[in-house]
Amino acid sequence: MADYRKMWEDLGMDLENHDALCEVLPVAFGDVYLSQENRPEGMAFYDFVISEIHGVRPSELIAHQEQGGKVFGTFCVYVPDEIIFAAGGIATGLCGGSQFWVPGGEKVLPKGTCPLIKASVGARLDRTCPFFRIADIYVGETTCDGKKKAWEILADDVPMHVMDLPQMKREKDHAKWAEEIEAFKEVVEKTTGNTVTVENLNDAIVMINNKRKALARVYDARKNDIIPISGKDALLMTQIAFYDDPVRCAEMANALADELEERVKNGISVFPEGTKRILLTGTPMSVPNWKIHHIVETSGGAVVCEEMCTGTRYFEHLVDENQTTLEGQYKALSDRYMKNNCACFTPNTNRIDDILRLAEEYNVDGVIDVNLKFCTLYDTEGYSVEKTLREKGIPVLGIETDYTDTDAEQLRTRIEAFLELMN
Ligand code: BJ8
Repeated sequence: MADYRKMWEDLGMDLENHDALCEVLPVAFGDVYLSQENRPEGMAFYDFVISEIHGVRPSELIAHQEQGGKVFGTFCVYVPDEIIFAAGGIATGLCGGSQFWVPGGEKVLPKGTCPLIKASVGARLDRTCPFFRIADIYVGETTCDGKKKAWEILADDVPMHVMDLPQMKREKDHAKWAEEIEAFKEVVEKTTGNTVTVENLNDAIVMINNKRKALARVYDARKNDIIPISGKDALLMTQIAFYDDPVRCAEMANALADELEERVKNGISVFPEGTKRILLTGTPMSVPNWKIHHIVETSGGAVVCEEMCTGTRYFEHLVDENQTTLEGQYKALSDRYMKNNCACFTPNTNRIDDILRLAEEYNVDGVIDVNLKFCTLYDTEGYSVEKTLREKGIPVLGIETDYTDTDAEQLRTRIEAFLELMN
């Protein structure tokens, strides 16, 4: 990695602790990723981004700030990046995916909080992640209780705006989310000093739609009998999409999709014939949470799709590009974002329909419903997910886990047994 120490120092980071993180990440990445064979050449870009994860993109964000630009840190796929980019800002995902940050979160949060929230709070308060230091403002949302309370703690340390997400999907809820998007626009305008217009918002809508289409192409390639990319590699692409520049993200994903389509034509699969095809559903997997993919794919299975926010929920559905007024655009944004099916909504039967649809589209042999420990929403919804899948005769395994490796061997035993059952 190039030398970014001066940049980290200027960001007020705890360099000693951060050094410890910098030591473990390349080892974990080498074990999980570089040990794979026959990877698509297009993955070289994503490998590079990971090798410079706390350097290359943070430097770009700082360069943007030096020119007067603002950076918005986000934690949820309901936050409309389009508004931020329309006003000349940059949105960057901030969800923490490493156990390294969890103890820092536990200093201020109950231990029985989900690891994603604990890691996110820990990364900020312990000053060991440049992205958390760079963001000028954080954008939270009223999804789960743990997040709502975490925003209050973070707000003592960093400017915070919380978007009030409805928890049902009636017409009035769509209208309410459109209003909330408009209110967010005011905050974004105040923060950036720039005005959101029909034109710049339309440009941003097209740009983010293009990114969604590119990611979808990579996922489409995974629907084939020939599996041209491992689940781990596809997950890495999606994880990086949360904080990369959206135009470059689309370019890189399109290049990767070209290569995958070519591989399918030429019969090049990364797994032997007969490998069991698995759909993962559940809570998001933020960098560097590669645990379940790694276990599945070193136990004789292949992950071919993720019904997760780090998966299909991130890119499915486009925003209507034909609106000619800001009101029409807020409504179009609201309609698209409300098509996401997070377990914080009730009822959330559309998510179960999505899982059944994806199981068919990706021709899966089984589903693993994997949820982060202490996520009551997804854990509770797991009951209906698993019940419906069983009724449809689709093998399903429910897993609850965290960011530690303490349960890895036990999970491997369960996943191996699950894959065996399908033979
Ligand atoms: S749209 S899944 S990104 S809220 S895992 S923090 S729900 S206790 S991350 Fe999420 Fe938006 Fe929903 Fe997606 Fe809470 Fe559950 Fe933790 Fe979660």
